[in-house]
Amino acid sequence: MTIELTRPESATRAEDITVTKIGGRIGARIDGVRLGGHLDDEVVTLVRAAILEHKVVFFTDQHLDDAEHIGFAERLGTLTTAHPTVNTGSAKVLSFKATKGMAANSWHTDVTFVDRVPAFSVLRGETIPAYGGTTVWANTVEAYSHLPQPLKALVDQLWAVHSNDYDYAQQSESAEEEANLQFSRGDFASTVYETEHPAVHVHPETGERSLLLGHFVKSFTGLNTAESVALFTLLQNRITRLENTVRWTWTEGDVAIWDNRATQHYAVADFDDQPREVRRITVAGDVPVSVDGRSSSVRTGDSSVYASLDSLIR
Ligand SMILES: O=C(O)CCC(=O)C(=O)O
Ligand SMILES: [Fe+2]
Repeated sequence: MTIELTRPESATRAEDITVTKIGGRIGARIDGVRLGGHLDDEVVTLVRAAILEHKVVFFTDQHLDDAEHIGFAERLGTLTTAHPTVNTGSAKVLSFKATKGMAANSWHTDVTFVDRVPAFSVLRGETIPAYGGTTVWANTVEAYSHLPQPLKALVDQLWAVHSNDYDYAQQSESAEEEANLQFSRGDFASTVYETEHPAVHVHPETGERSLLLGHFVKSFTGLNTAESVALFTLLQNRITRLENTVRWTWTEGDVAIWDNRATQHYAVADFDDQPREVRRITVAGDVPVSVDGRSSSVRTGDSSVYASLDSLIR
C-alpha cells in the first residue's frame, strides 16, 4: 500500500509545498497547502519556519470561515482574545470593516501597548475592493541590522512607552478621517494600557534583534516630547523605507500571516467607499526582552485576560 492511500484525500504533504520569496528583505508566498486545524505537524512546522524566515507569508485561494481560521491559528500557539478593548462581535476574531474608506493606515506592530506583544497575526481577506486596499509590511529585523553602528548603540539602550491612548491626531490626515474611524478613540482607549518596552528586543524564537516601535509609541524614556518625536521619525523612516517592505494586493480568500515581533504593517486607505473587510486572529506572544536581558514592564492596565500567562507555553 502506498503512503497516499493511508492519508485523507485533502491531506497536504510538506514536500508538496512551495515557498517563493516575493521581496528581497521580506515576504514569501506559500503554495500547495489548504490551511486548517487538520494539518500534519510537519506542515505546521514548515509554515512556522517560513513565517520566522520571511516575516510575512501569503496564501491564496483559502476561503476560510472563522472556525477553519481559528483551527489553523491554534496550531501556531495559544490565541489571545480578539482585542484588549474593542469588540467586533466574536471572542477570538477581530473584524476590520471599512466604514467610509477607512483602514488601519498608520505604521504599527499589533497591540504593543500591553506587555505580552502578540507573536503572530493571521489575517484573511473576506471582502476585498476592486482597487486599492492593499496592505504593506516592513521588516523590523532588517531595519535594525541596516542601522549604522552609532544608531545601533543608541537604540540598544533606548526604551519607549507604548499606549493605546496615543496621539491619534498626529497620524490622521484630517478631522474627517478621524471621524470615520471604525473604532472611536473612546472605545479604543476605554481602558488605558501603557507598557514600557525596549526599542530593540531579542526575538524569542530566532534570537534576532528587532526594533519594537510603531504608532502606539508615546515617548522615549528620559527624552522630552520634541526629542522623542525627532528620534521616532528617524527610526520609523528607517523601518518603512520601501526596500524594507512588501505590499500585498488582496483577492478574496487570501490569508496573510506575519511575525508581529519582527514587522510593522500599514493598510492603505485608497479604496474610496467600496466595502472592505479583513478578519484577524492573534496568537499570543512573550514579554519582550532587551539586548541586556531586561523585560518590558507594565505602567498601566492589566491585560492578563487578553493574553493569559499560560499562553507563554509553546
Ligand atoms: O486592514 C488591513 O489590511 C490590516 C489591518 C491591521 O492592522 C491588522 O489586521 O492588524
Ligand atoms: Fe494591525
